Amino acid sequence: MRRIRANAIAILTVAWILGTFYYLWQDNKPHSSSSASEPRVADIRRHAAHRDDRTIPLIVTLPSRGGVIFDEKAYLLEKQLKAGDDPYRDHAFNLAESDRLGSERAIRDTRHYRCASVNYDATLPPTSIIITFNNEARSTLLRTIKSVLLRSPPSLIQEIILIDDFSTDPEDCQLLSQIPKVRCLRNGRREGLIRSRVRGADSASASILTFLDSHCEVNTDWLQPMIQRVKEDRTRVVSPIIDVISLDNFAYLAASADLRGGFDWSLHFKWEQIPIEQKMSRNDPTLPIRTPVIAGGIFVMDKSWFNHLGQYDTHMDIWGGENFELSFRVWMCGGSLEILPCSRVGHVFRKRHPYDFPEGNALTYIKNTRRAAEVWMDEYKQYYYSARPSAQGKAFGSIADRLTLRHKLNCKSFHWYMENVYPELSVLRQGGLCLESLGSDSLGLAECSKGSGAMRPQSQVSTITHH
Ligand code: LR7
Ligand code: MN
Repeated sequence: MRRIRANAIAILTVAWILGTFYYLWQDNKPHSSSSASEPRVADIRRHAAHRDDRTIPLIVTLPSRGGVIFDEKAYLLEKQLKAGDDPYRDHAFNLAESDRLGSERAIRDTRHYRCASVNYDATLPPTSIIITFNNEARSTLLRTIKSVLLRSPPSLIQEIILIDDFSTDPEDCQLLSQIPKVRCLRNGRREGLIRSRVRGADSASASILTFLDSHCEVNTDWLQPMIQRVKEDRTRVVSPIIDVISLDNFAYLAASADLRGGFDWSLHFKWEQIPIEQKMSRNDPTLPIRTPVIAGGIFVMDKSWFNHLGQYDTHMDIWGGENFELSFRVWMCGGSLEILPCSRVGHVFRKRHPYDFPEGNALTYIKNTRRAAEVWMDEYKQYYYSARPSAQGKAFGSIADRLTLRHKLNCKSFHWYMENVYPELSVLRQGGLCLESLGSDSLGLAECSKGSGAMRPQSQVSTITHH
């Protein structure tokens, strides 16, 4: 009996050792399915997939491109913070902490556990990643790129297009083009993020566009859910849940999974709770969340649909407002916007802009949001002007082209958008009456329609927000 047990233990031990060797051998074998042009990136990915992302940092050097090896240590070291410098000065986040993390790190998989068993098509179309930046810190920019290369199936990444929006040092961008799949376009003058993204989109070779800010870290399987939704219906414009990367210590924090994008009449973006009825009927946490607007920086959109809908309003400058313009246009002209809870991307949220606005921050925001309001908001634009009186009389350029576009696309009215997409956005109320749209082009006091706002003092223009 004792001998049988000893034999069994010996056999099990040998089997375990052989099994371990076989596993290691399998792991090192070249992957037959990866194409000749990208075996090394594929290998990085395959190795990354075997690690437990939650505990072990992913330290992988990027493969060379055409014999040139990207020297990431040198790239990062050259721009590191000097002793005594204020770590927040140049980027409005703690640069010392970002530099300390280096080019890659493990982050927690923040998705709902049920996301791991959602299935996607075996073949999905590849995407061009578009990242515009102005004087981004090298460590955050490189981490953005490497997280994309390490946490996406290589076959889905056609290319990463960087648009250097006239940063002080052209090498910030140029050196990164030594990384496989990375291309760098440099603007000859400061254009702002809107025109920069259009430039990136125009040069993209994939049929699907993916926009990212320059200080993101994408999370496990972030891309498949978004490409799947867009592949099924090109009129969907989809975004991930945007997790928070702390601007102080760079901790990666999970964002709430039941928020959507909203705004108030001053065209100020805010996250808000999805309406209670929708929340109660959500029995599958992996399903998309309809959203009235997107935050703007991180989304996936079919390229032909992006072009068909008129890309962006390229008369908007630097930063701001383009997310409303795009969101109204998508909804009103036949598309939809959604947040996909099984896709997570971290973003460093900041409290101020680290770059300058040649025309001033306030005037630029007014110009951009005024253009969005004048083109898309019909009679409701008066709420925008009441909420932002300083916008009146400020220059916003010609909107003739955008009005022509709206006409040509045969888009629906803002009243339709209010009723069908964002009924929770309240309008002014007086007693039992609401100031509401009375048909085509007029506003007046009428019995409040379903979904119009809670009682508010008449002078106060406000929205219902739940934080
Ligand atoms: O002149 C500029 N040129 C640029 O290339 C100014 C900015 N940029 C780049 C910049 O380097 C960054 O990569 O544009 C990107 C966005 O600028 P940020 O990061 O300074 O601003 P933000 O994070 O507040 O931007 C949010 O709102 C913007 C409104 O115009 C854009 O839509 C951003 O893409 C958007 N970011 C996100 O949605 C990420 C989630 C944040 C939220 C909410
Ligand atoms: Mn940002």
